[in-house]
Amino acid sequence: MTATHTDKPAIVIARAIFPEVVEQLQQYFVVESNQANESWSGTEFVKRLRGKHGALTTGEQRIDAEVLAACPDLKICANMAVGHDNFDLPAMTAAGVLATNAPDVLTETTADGGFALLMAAARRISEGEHFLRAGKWREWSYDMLLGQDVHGTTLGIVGMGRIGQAIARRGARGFGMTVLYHNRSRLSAGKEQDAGGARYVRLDELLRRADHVVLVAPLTPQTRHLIGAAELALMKPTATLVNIGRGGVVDDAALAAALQAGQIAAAGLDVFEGEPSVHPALLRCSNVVLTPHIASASAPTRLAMARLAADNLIDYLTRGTARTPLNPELLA
Ligand code: 8YV
Repeated sequence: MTATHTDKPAIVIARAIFPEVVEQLQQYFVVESNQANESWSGTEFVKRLRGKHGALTTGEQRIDAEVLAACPDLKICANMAVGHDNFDLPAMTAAGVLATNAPDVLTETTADGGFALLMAAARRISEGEHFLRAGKWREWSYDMLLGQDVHGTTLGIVGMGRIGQAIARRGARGFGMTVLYHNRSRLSAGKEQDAGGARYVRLDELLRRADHVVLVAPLTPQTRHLIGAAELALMKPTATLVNIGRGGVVDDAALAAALQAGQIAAAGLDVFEGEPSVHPALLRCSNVVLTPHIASASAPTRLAMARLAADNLIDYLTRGTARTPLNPELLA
């Protein structure tokens, strides 16, 4: 149903979300929700979006000039994600469409997820479990599944936003790690202190010195393949690489080659180029822990993300305000 059938604004929810959040939205809007969680093609999504005033999107729905031209009634897209590389922000602003994301509510959970991947990769947890389940554990051996230490080592964080800083705190305070970071811009001295005394360094220095590298960078034209063959070659052969930022920041083919060649020891990946497809060469590497984009996936956090996206839709379409706008110039 579209705006022509009722006084209530109309919205579409692109993927299934918590029923209680759908119910909350139904109090304010005529809601079309993909509760069957079908994989709508781009064309199908635009068909559903046409005539709607708002959309609750995940990172999967691309909103660009073409989509916006086809949906002139659209006023807001609320991403249930902190990342927003699916939004063409200048095009949205030009079309007068507010964009919102879901920051803060997922920071600590996502940092936990990143740290879990780091621990699992460095200590070969997945390999150990596969070994055991395959019935290969017959006796104790001094060199069975030897990994690398995490405590007391050097942690390198690429992308020092809120999640990067939360990982730094875990490393420094919980594991006595020395923290190096690289970011578009240097943090204030106070923030560096809060992030476990993190030290700003160039990317090449970070890659050379870190025992464990965690990528939390967004995908932008500048960060695409930020870590490729040349960068992997700088890392220690005992190093671990974790990516919880975005697929495409790492050249997955180059990473698989580095893992196979023993150029680095291990990797932990939650995001992939072209996900949900995963590069077949990565699937063949035993020294990589692979998870299906679940770093933010704790029950309370995913609910908080959905609620924040819903609140942005309600606030904007009922009173013209928004909690976490990405193009706040539209609010003025
Ligand atoms: C989301 C994420 O689950 O917030 C982000 O940027 O990557 C994840 O937390 C995913 O993008 C689906 O919306």
